[in-house]
Amino acid sequence: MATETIKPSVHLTNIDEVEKVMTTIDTDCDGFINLEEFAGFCKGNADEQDGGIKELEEAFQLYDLNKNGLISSTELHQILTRLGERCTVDDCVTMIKSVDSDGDGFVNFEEFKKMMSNNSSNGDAGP
Ligand SMILES: [Ca+2]
Ligand SMILES: [Ca+2]
Repeated sequence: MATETIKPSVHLTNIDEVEKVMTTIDTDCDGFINLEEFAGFCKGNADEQDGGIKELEEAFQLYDLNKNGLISSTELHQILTRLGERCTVDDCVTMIKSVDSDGDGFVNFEEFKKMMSNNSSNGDAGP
């Protein structure tokens, strides 16, 4: 699990990128994408992104200001302040503690996922 890195999101902004994706889909390299190849590509994609994981990754990167793969209480505080939330660094420390399963005082991506699911659905998670 520790070997899993956060991949940078792919932006198809130029033709090179599009060609790269084309090559990925075009498994028999005939320069055309047939239905079979396209279906394979879609299937591969569906396997990869389970329920908006990409969006979460992007959000995580937004919070992780120094890009060390961990969100510290100061980073969380800075972002929340920017978002207009009124909270102190202490509040952020408490927030991090509530999801910090490995107890290092930082939020890694796994813990971030937990934090986000806590926020979006109601906090009461049954017995
Ligand atoms: Ca960080
Ligand atoms: Ca942690």
